[in-house]
Amino acid sequence: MDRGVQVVGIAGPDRLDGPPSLNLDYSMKGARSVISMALPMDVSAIDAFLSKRSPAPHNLDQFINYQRLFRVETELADYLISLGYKARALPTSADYRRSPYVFSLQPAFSMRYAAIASGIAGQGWSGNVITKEYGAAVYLGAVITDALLDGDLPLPADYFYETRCKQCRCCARSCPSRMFSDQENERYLLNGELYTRGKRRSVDLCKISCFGLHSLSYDRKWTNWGLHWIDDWVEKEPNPKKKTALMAAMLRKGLTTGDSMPRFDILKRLCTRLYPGEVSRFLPSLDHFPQDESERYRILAAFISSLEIHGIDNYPIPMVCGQCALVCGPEPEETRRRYKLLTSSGLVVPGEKGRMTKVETYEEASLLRRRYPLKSPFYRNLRDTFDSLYLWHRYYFGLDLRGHLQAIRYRRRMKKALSDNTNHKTSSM
Ligand code: B12
Repeated sequence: MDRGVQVVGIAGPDRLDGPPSLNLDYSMKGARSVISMALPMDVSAIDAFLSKRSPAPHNLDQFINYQRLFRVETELADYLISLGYKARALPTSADYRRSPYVFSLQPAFSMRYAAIASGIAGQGWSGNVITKEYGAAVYLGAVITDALLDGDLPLPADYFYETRCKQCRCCARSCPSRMFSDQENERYLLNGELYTRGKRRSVDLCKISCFGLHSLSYDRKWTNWGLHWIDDWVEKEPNPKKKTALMAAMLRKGLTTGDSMPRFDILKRLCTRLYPGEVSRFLPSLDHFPQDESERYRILAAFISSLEIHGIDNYPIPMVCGQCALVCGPEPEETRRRYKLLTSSGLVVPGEKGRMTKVETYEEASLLRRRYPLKSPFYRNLRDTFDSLYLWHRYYFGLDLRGHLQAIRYRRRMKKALSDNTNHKTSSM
C-alpha cells in the first residue's frame, strides 16, 4: 500500500484448492501463500478508447501499469527474501504453460483465481474478476512465497453474480465476437464452492478479437480498435462449436497481417521482464501525453523500438480490445455509461495512409476498407509466420503432464460437486 497499490489481499495454503493454474508449486517449489494486488485502469483513458477518440492513452496506461505492478511485486518479493523466505514476483501475463497446442494459453499461475482466493475480487460474468473499488477494469499482480501467511476473508462465492452480473451482462455484449454467452452460465470449483460465470462459447473467439483479427460487432454498429475483419463473419456469425474452423480462421488471418509476432512480443516483454527505470525514461505520464494523435503514436512507436521490437511503427497499438473488462465499472450506472459510450460511438477502420478513421455507419466503414485496403507484402507475411512459429514454439510448445493429470482430477471433483449440488437442490425442493 505504501507503493500506491490500494487493493491488496493474501491467500494462505488453506485457500488455494482449485483449478490446476492455482497450483503454486508449478511456479515455485514449496510456495505456500500468495499476495494478490490490483491497480485500476485509468478511466479517462478507458473513455477515450471506448468512444473511439483514441486507443493511445489506454495503451500507454497498460504499458506503464504492467511494469509498475511488476516493480511493486519485485520489491515485495525482495523484502520477503530479505526476511529469509523464498519469494517470486510473477509475470503479469504471457507466462503460459507448455502445451502441444501452443495457443491454449493456460497460465503458469492464474492471477484471477488468486485474486478471488485472496479476497480482493469476486468472479465476474465475463471471466474477469471484479473488485468492489474499480469493477473489472483492473490490472492484477501476484507474489508467491513459502512464508505461511494468514489469509484475508474472501467475498462470498457468486457475490457479484448475485448483486450485479445477473441484471447487467454489458460485458457479454461488449465483445465483438461474443466469446461468452449473455444467457447461459458455467461453473467452476474453488475452495469447495461453486462459482458462476458466463458460458464461454470458445476462448478462440476472444483471442481473435483481442489480437485484432476481427473487430466488427455482429450487429455491425461498432468495432474495437483492431485493424482487421474476417470477411466470412461480416454476413454470418461463426459457429463456435466448429472448433477446427475457428482455429483455421484465426491462423489464416493471424498469419497474413505481417505483424502478429511483434504485436504479441510487446505484451510478452512488458509482462515478463522488468525494465528498471526505462519505462519512465521513454514514456510520459498520462497527464503529460500530448493531445495530437500522430505525436502520441510517435512516442509509443519510439518506446516499442526501445524494447528492440520492430515492424509496427505505423500503428503502435497492441491492445485493441479488452472491452469486457473496460466497460465494467465499480457501479452499475458507470457500467451502463461506458457500455453506451462503446455502442453509440460508431466504428473505426484504417483509412487514408492507414490512419484509423472514425465513421458512423457500417456502410461508410466498408467503403473506406475497400478504398484503402491493408496490404501486407508476401515476404513480410512469410517472415512474420516464421517468427511467430519460432516464438510460440520456443516458449510454449511441450507437455505439462502434471498439469494435465491435475486437470483430469480437478474435472472429476467438479463433476461430483455439480451433481451433489443438483441433488441437494432437488432434495430441498
Ligand atoms: C490467457 C490470458 C488471456 C487470453 C485468454 C483469455 C481467457 N478467457 O482465458 C487472452 C489473450 C485472449 C486474454 C484476453 C483478456 N485478458 Co487476459 N490473461 C490471460 C492470463 C495469462 C491467464 C488467464 C487465465 O486465467 N486463463 C485460463 C484458465 C486458468 O482459467 P480457466 O479457463 O477458467 O480454467 C479452466 C480450465 O482451463 C481448467 N484449467 C485451469 N488451469 C488449467 C491448467 C491446465 C494445464 C489444464 C489442462 C486445465 C486447466 O480449469 C478451469 C475451470 O474449468 C492472465 C494472466 C495470468 N497469469 O493470470 C491474463 C489476465 C486474466 N487477462 C486480463 C485481461 C485484462 C484481459 C482482457 C480484458 C484484455 C486486456 N488485457 O485488456 C481480455 C479479457 C478476456 C476474457 N473475457 O477472459 C487480466 C484480468 C483482469 C481481470 N479483472 O480479471 C489478467 C489477469 C492480466 C493481468 N495481469 O491483469 N487473456
